[in-house]
Amino acid sequence: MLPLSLINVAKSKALKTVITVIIIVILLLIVWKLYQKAKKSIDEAIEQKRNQKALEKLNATNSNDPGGNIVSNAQTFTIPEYKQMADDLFKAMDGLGTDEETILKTISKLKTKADWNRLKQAYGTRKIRALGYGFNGTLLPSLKSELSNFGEPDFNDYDINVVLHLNNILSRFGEKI
Ligand SMILES: [Ca+2]
Repeated sequence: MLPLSLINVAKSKALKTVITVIIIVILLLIVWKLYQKAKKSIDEAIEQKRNQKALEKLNATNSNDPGGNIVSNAQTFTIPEYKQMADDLFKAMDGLGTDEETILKTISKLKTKADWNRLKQAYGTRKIRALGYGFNGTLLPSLKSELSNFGEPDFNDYDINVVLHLNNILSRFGEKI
């Protein structure tokens, strides 16, 4: 049998080992947390730098365009604004007749192809009603349908001008009615 003092020494040695292990584990956790925190701020800084570069590139593209048009593919409106424009266009087409002025005014606001795509997306598919007539479709075919008296016997000069003006704007986005 071991003397009592030896048992105590062994016990205290085991205790010391346990405490040392616990301290090492705690230190490792602290180092890990610090590493994660540092990594996060480095990632954020990289992301910020990347966004800044993208913005600079966009501004450079815009200012390089001799026509003054924004040729980049950035969205220049908010989602609610696209929805408002889609609603305005729908109201301009729904029912008897067509509010050509609102159509031109609304489409003229668009600056980029992304704007046009977002507007089409916001419009989705809607049903335009008129007496004994209904047109269910996406934005471009709906505009075409509303202004379809162009080229027909009952067309008037105003409609021709509207269509020409509209196609002039849409040509910037590679489309026409
Ligand atoms: Ca109509």
